[in-house]
Amino acid sequence: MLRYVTTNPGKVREAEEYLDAAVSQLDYDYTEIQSDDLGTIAARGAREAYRHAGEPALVDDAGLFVRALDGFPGPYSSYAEDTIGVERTWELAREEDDRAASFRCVLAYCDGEGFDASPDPVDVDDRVAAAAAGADPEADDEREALPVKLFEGRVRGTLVEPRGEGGFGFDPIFEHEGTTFAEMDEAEKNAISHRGRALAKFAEWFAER
Ligand code: ITT
Ligand code: NA
Repeated sequence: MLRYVTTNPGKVREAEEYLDAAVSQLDYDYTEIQSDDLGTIAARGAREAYRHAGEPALVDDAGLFVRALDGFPGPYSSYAEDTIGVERTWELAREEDDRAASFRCVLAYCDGEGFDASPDPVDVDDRVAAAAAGADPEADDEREALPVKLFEGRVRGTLVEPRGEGGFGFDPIFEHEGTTFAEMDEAEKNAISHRGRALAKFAEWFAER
């Protein structure tokens, strides 16, 4: 069984809407390393979750990147939401002429197997194989680093005064083509969202696996 590793029920609802019965939540709070790269954070998390669960693990690391704030809060979005909150994040953006932002999501998949299609994997150096599979090249335990496959999705939008009751997190202040993400239902949001795009890439790849 594929485990969608997150403590966030909003992410689970969207993944279930997309992947249907193929996935179940693992409510496991993996160590989020400090990095300005979502992929690095997600890859570490996927290895840790796989080691913890012993089942194929899909980790979702996401954030809101505000252009005028040089990408803040980005990988620190969860912290920003818990501290200053959504309303004050909007107030920061309101001060700016440029209110462009993007949501980004990286899904990291680890099932303990490699992804190299080489006919003789024994000949492939661990490090090269891991790098080819998108593993974190800075892993401390490099020789033991399990391969991780990454899928990314992004969506552009504009920050606005909060509107709408749906979704979660920063959805009420993120407007895409005139509608905030909190004004959309799950299917509408998934059709265009960062998570939906990453899930689409993952689902296509996973179906072949
Ligand atoms: P897990 O780490 O357990 O998955 P989390 O909510 O802490 O849960 P992240 O570390 O990826 O997840 O933090 C993502 C932050 O960005 C969090 O504050 C979310 O509310 C926000 N975020 C991510 N995707 C979002 C989306 O689709 N809509 C609104 N906010 C989103
Ligand atoms: Na988190």
